Amino acid sequence: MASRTRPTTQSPPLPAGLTREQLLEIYRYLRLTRTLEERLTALYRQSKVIGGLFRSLGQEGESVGSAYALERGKNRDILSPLIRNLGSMLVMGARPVEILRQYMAKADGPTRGRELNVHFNDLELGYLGQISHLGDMIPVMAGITLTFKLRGEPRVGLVYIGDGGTSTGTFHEGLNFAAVQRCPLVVIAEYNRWAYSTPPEKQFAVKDLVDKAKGYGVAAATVDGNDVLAVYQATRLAAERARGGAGVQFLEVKTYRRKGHAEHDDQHYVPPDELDWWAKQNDPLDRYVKQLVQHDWVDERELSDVDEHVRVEIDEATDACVDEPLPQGETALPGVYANPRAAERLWFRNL
Ligand SMILES: Cc1ncc(C[n+]2csc(CCOP(=O)(O)OP(=O)(O)O)c2C)c(N)n1
Repeated sequence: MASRTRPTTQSPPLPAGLTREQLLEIYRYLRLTRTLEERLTALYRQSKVIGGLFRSLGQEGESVGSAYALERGKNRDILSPLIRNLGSMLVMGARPVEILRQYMAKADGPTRGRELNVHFNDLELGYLGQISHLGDMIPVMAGITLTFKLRGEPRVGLVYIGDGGTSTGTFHEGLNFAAVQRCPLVVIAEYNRWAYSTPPEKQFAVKDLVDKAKGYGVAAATVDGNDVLAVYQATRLAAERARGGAGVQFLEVKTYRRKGHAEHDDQHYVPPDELDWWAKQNDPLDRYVKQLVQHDWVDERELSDVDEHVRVEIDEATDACVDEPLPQGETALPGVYANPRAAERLWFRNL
């Protein structure tokens, strides 16, 4: 009997247990994050953004890859982002128009102009608004994940912390408490080499952030933060372990902050060749595109389709809200204080 010939066009094996659609979806979130931040930069330069603009340029891979590893949806996992984790919020379901409204402090924004940038939550979608004080979200997430454990719910929490943030007392207290209580918590520690203008060698005496976690008896691993699939896989494993009762999982992501602390910061303290190297040799989007195309997981045309869809989505979201009003002064107190007196009209308005 003639042996059957194998089909000549075989699909290449896909990585990390992901489907082609999921690989493309991850690309879409990466592109969405970058394009949305580029639009925010343009709006900032037109003085339409109120307050600071915090970019995650070069760090999109770790935010998107880690959040994508969570169980998403109502009453599922909870994520606690920082200013540089816009990508993780988009993965959880935040909409670009909400981010734009919030950054421009619009009356119809998520916090109705009372808070700025990414400081807002959506508990149904599963993300928190951060407390500004560095480190404080670690004990908050220890508490939230302790309730998951006490109620026997199969949920995990994920909290981000910057390299500078690991120098705070609350980071250490919170991590110790979560470790002792064996909370189902994944900690993503971002070694992005700058905290404002402070480099790691002036921030801590250990070499790597995982060394800090070991002191608390917490399982710790390091991953290349600019390899989105590696971050996805490492976080997935960490989340499975935490969900299975293995306690706190600490993941150090090695990455690089390619913009200043915020848009006003000219980065005069950063060696220019360092910035150049990370932009040219280690950009998370470029690296992911290369992987996708070289392995034949997707076509280049599919990627340019995503780029175009994202461009249109961000244009439409901007058009929908850029001319919306700011909140009226009289609305400042309700929703912040219980039964507030109406704010008095400022005397000079009557002149
Ligand atoms: C307790 C506390 N101290 C100082 C600040 C001011 N501050 C805001 S962000 C920041 C630097 C944060 O660096 P890092 O944690 O490494 O995060 P990155 O900005 O690199 O993402 C500082 C000092 C703060 N928010 N909270």
